[in-house]
Amino acid sequence: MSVTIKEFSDVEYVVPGSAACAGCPSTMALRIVGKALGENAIMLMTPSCAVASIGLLPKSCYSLPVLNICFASAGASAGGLTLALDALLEKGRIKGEKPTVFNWAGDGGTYDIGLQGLSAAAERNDDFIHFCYNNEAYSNTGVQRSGATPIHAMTTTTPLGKEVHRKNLPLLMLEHRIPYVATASLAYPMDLYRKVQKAKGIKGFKYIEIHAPCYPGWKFSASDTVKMSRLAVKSGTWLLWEGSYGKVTLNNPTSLLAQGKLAPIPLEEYIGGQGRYAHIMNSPQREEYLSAIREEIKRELKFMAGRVEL
Ligand SMILES: Cc1ncc(C[n+]2csc(CCOP(=O)(O)OP(=O)(O)O)c2C)c(N)n1
Ligand code: SF4
Ligand SMILES: [Mg+2]
Repeated sequence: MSVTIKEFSDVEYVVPGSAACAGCPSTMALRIVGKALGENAIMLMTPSCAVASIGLLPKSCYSLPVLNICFASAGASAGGLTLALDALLEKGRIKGEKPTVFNWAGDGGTYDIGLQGLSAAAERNDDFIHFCYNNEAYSNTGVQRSGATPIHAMTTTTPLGKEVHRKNLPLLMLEHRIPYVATASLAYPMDLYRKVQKAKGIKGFKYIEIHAPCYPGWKFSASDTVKMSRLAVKSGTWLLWEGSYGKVTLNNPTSLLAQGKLAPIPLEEYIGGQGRYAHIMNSPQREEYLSAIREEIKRELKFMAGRVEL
């Protein structure tokens, strides 16, 4: 069933006072996620911009119960919390519906530092949702490269551009044969909302990754966060799909791109608007760089379309 934006709840779980940059993609995404999950939820956060934005105790910009946990422990902490809630419910020490336990973590906390514990929790099929807001760098500490940083992107630890490809972590999570995996984008809020509600209704381990263009890190205009999210999807750089127990479905517009029914927008429109690629856009080898990235986009789309057929 499709959801319209008018059906989103009026209740806000990110309230005024957030110290995030104006137009922060993590904050925008968390507002939608909160509306989809509702108030019966507990959020765990690994060190990130989302944590740094909370404010000073006793104030908080999040109106849900929040646990700040250490970087490597998202899988173990959320797994422990969900089991504790099961035990309390079984003993009758708490009543009613079990709260949705979810992690809110960045790509650094997900792709790199927290991956071992996350993989273990997925393999155990622990009952929680792991959200990764992927801004393709360690933004909070000065934009260092992560395993999610795309090739050629400039960060403070890759001043000449990253030399290797990013991981396909959503696909790695899918291969844990968990009940639900999805990718999402801020430019498609109804799709994100639907995926979060779907995950909420499923028992077991759920993984949702939200593409989160970060304007200070990627060097584009603050008002273009959603535009950049849309260009990422329309250029085929960020693919929208969902999967369950290894079976994948592509969502639109990614599905149309994969079937050749929709042409991708020129890559320059996406990459050219980001200062982190200025060195390749201004390079004498610009066309070689761009055609290599286009080939990689085609390869990834073909690969995911083939994965759908399996
Ligand atoms: C074990 C450990 N190492 C390093 C840090 C410092 N640190 C805090 S936030 C952060 C960056 C996190 O990156 P990411 O998870 O992508 O979130 P983002 O900052 O992009 O929101 C780092 C390295 C820490 N808090 N703990
Ligand atoms: S640096 Fe990026 S992710 Fe961090 S608060 Fe600012 S916009 Fe958000
Ligand atoms: Mg990050």
